[in-house]
Amino acid sequence: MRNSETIERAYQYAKAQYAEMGTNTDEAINKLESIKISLHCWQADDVAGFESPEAELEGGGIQVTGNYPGKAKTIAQLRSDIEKVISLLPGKQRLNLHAIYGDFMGEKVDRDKIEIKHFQSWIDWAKQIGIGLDFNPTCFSHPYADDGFTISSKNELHRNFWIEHIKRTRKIAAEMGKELGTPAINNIWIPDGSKDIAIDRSGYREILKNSLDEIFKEEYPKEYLLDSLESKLFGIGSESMVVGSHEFYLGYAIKNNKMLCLDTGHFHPTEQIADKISSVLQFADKLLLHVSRGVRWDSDHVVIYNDEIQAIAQEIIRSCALRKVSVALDYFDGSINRIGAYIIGARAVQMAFLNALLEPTERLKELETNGKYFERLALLDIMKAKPLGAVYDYYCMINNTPVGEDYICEIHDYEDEVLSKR
Ligand code: RNT
Ligand code: ZN
Repeated sequence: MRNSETIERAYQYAKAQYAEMGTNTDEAINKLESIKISLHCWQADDVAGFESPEAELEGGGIQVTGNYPGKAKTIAQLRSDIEKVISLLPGKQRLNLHAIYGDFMGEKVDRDKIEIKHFQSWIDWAKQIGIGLDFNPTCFSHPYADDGFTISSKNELHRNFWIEHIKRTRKIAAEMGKELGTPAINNIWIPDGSKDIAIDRSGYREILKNSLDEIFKEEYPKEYLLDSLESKLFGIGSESMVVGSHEFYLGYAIKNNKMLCLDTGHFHPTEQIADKISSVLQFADKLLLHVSRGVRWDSDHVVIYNDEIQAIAQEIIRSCALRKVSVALDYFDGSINRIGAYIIGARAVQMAFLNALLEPTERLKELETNGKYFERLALLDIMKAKPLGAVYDYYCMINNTPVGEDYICEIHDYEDEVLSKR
């Protein structure tokens, strides 16, 4: 364990350094405290879910690689993993569930038959540990999605099946929000698209639009449910056309007052989402981010503290948009300790927000307004060498969570005592 006096001393030094630049570290920590990251349940089990003991991620153009031992195979194991993750993170989090993670109690429940009762034990558990829940329909890993189309399908049977599934997820999510006293975001992502050149793009998009209209007919109070739509550029097997493209959902979300979800991996490899945030928020009240890390493609690598995540956090803070943007993790790496994968990603997001909160934004804006661009650039670069780590360490310490690399040991212990016995 690290010496708390050293951490405290380093913090006081950092506080003075940031004060010289015009920012207050205590205030930054207070604001950071209000940011709740939605932890994706699917990192713990490689997107398999609990529909059957052998279930695994199939189709949908997303892929998990790696066979690191210890993945969660039961609901009890997944809850234990999430509790462990939460215990290693400062601040409060939420849990983001997919529909295939229901408590089906050995019963075969198809997607168009899921009900609140299948998620009641999750709601009770969430209440008990004091976290909010978010939700997602699961429109992949199912025979009716094998041909690559769900709610934009020209096959009426398949289309209606998926429409019914998503309607049910909205009802379940609204109940989660109602019982937990915090709105659940129900994020719709569908894999629909085509491997090769598609002709009737317009036709598929019209079907998608009509299906969404049908899905959203039923209204739920905004205090219980927030509907969100996630776009994509391409996936494995949908390289040539994705029906739910960025332009499609941007238009749909703004016209119909829905949340748009921007996933960091869902754009051209050199295109970043940070700059989209202040644009979308001129026209939409709320935005969901799926924070991931693409390596050469939408590979869903573990999020790390890189330029992209820093730019995202800066854009949110500089636009004073903390209350409008929800942040969820979305990656799946089965090649390393999965608990460790959560902590690296969640802490990277927290550090990025802390970094952004410690920026002398007003000063920078003023320099910019006055055309002082050399000074703006200089300050930005000077800020990069400020002792951010000392402030983050202190934040971890006052939250009774491991400081610095201490979480690695704790994850090793959990691996020895729990994961290796699965
Ligand atoms: C897929 C999307 C989607 C999924 C989850 C599992 O490309 O990013 O959000 O990752 O629904
Ligand atoms: Zn995503």
